[in-house]
Amino acid sequence: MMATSTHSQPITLDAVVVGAGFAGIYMLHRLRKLGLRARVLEAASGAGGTWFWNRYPGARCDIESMQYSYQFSNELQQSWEWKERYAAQPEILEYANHVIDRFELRADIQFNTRVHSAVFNESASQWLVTTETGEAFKASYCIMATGCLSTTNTPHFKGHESFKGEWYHTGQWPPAGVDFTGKRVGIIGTGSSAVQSIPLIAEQASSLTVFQRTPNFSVPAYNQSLDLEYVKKIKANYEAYRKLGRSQLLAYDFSLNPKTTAELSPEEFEATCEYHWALGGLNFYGTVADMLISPEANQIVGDFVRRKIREKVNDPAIAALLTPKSVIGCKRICADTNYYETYNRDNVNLIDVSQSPIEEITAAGIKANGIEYACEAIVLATGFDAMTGSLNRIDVRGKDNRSLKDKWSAGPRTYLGLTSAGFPNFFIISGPGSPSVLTCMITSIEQHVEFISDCITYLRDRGLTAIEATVEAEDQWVTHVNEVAAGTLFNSCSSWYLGANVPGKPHIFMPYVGFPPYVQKCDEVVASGYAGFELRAA
Ligand code: NA7
Repeated sequence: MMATSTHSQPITLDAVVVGAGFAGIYMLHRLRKLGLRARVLEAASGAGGTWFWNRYPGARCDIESMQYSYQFSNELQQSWEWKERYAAQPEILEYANHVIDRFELRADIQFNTRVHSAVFNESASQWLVTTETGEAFKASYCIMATGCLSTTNTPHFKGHESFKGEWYHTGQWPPAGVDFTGKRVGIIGTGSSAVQSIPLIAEQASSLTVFQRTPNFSVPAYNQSLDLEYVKKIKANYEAYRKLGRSQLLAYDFSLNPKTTAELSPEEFEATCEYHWALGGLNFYGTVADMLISPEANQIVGDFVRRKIREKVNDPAIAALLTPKSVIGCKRICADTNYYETYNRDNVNLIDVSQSPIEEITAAGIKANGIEYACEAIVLATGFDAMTGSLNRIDVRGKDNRSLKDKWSAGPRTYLGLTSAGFPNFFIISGPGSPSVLTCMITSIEQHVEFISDCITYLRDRGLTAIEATVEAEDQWVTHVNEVAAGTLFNSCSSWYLGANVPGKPHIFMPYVGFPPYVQKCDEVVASGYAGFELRAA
């Protein structure tokens, strides 16, 4: 049985890990292998992180299942059998739990435990982590595996408390599911969560009214059952396939046309668009090499999708509303099953709230553009306070009692997206300033977990008790992350990558563009004996 503590009687560990998603699960496995006493603290009643909470209808990963999985154990990747090209949320959750049980990790994961604060004691070189119920843990290392898309963005709408019907947020969906049969449903938002759930809610509800502020680009996923021969072929050479994935910019294998716009005739350009469209899903990022660099290339690719939308949607006025004017790929492209086609149904209504925001929520529905739309249920598909939201909810205090939230008030500052100056022995898995959300998350997570466990081994082998990023290294890294992003079109729209979806959040491009150069930089840092860090003995 797991030992419990109180604030006055903290439990002493080597490492505390916050969060039992894919990052926390693998981190615990590695810490155990080092022989360390570690515990994972998780707010939810089960493991899986983002995949625990996002149970909305149609929730599915947009990276193929043969790649969206751990690669640290060949036995694991050989034995697990995915059912579909893109795994649905229940299957991903089942996989997370399988990994926990396979590696006997459950005994060190404490569920229903929300962390309130993490405070560094400099003289003891130790973190004191306390929970909302007053439990406390002392540990040399504090590792945040709190996830990038885990704190929901719930906009405040005037009058929301007066609504008499049911409310749901896609990112906090009830585990028992929701039956919309015969109900008039309103959904706010048209990002990936909405694009996946709208076709299924529309099939159940008596009517579905979609409130759209900004249309998104979506490409067909072409999901299907996995072909056994295809799986066999990958498994016969899984390591090579994984290596290929890691060598790509987004840390997964997709079909990339190496040619740029200047090297393609108009006919060839059209052919590469059709080819990548037919491949399905995020392969569409590979249409042309300069799609996210050259505005001309982006315009051509975007126009191709705009044409496809017009072909799919019967009513030209609805098609026009659904057609994004923005840069394609600036916000993550959605991968759908029947999204645009759903607007041809008689029971689906699209309301444009781009010119004037939703006015209020009334007792009976949603009021926009002076009209009240009756709803018995409202779905908020309004996204997340991404990348920094969950970290900022915890009162993290480093040297001199300095708060991480205060330090990051003008935007997150990290060295390598892994550490922050002034916060010794504090690690963030897939933090801002690392490739994280632009990549196959599990691959990025594994790279970070291995960096952290190797770093802890290095310190212990040398009798060192603390590692801390220097301010100079951090400043240079933040500048570098921004310079790399500035060479792309990622800054040209109001995306959650920039923090632009949450009112008052500083607008800073948070992820690092490019997995291979990032890994190379991390490897160089390690090879040089942790350049950019200060290492200290007791
Ligand atoms: P997203 O992509 O952030 O989408 C949220 C949607 O909600 C988006 O269409 C927003 O419009 C809309 N939104 C947010 N606030 C409002 C208000 N106040 N009024 C109207 N509409 C609003 O979140 P998702 O959960 O769909 O996807 C997140 C990631 O998960 C996705 O990128 C994939 O990586 C998986 P906006 O565009 O801000 O005008």
